[in-house]
Amino acid sequence: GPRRSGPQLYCDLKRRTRIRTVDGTEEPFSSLGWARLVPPRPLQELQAPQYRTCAVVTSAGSILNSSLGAEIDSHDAVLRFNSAPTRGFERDVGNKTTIRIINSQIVARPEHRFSSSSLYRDVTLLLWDPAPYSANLTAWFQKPDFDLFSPYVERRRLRPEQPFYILHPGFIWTLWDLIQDNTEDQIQPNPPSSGFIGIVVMMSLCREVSVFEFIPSRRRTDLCHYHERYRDNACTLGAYHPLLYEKLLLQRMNRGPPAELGAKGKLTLRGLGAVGC
Ligand code: NCC
Repeated sequence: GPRRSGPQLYCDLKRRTRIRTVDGTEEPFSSLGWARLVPPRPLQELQAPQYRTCAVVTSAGSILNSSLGAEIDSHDAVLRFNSAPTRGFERDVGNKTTIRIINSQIVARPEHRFSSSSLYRDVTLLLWDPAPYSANLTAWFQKPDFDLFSPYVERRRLRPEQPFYILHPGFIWTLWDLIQDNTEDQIQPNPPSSGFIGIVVMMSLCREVSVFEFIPSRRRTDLCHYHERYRDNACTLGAYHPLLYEKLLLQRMNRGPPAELGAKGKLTLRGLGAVGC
């Protein structure tokens, strides 16, 4: 796609993306009575007025020894990913969690102990699964990447008061289109990472978004996650997800001082509500 400038990218993102969750109005979910199963309030209306400042904390190993915890917790809302813990890592990652984005492996694989772990309680949960591109919801429902639907139904019944949403595959693939349309190379036909999805969600819910260690700081390391020993630089650059392209795109949208990128791995992005075009 053509090389758009930072301001044009903000307009493109604002024009083309609208958070969508599975709301029970489409088949097969409507026949299954999901309109009464999903939370009564749409995700976009959970926080009114909007959050002022939000932090997105990636799980990258490079956040270790950053001492960013206090700065992260000073935001009105904090987004974290999958099974990334805070306990034991507060100095570097903070301890506030407002929203957690989880992929379908978290609810489907027993080692994550989704139903019993405290990581997934007392927060808003956003769940997603890589559906086929031309999202036929019935085909997806019959054959998701990992079975997310039964654990979702079970959790909704057990904890109806917890805000818990499934992101709509159409929303996920809109983001893929946006990355491809703003990238010269042909990117892999796999969905964007939870990181990119989460950043765009927060740009929709907040006036300003600080993203930590999505673009690696000078602490950059091949340590995959700050909470595990596993090393693989594909975690930072991508293999399945078009992660490198996600990063190059968001770096072009940075509104913060370039020095904060190197020192903190911090990107400052404007919320879409604050974008006028
Ligand atoms: O690793 P993961 O992602 O949970 O990380 C969350 C997001 O942080 C950003 N990240 C992470 C590590 C790193 N070194 N650099 C980074 O920039 C990325 O934006 C990433 O999305 C996912 O996106 O859901 C992913 O989930 C894991 C895994 O399923 C979960 O951690 C649960 O165990 C995937 N790994 C595998 O499936 C083996 C990973 O590919 C993507």
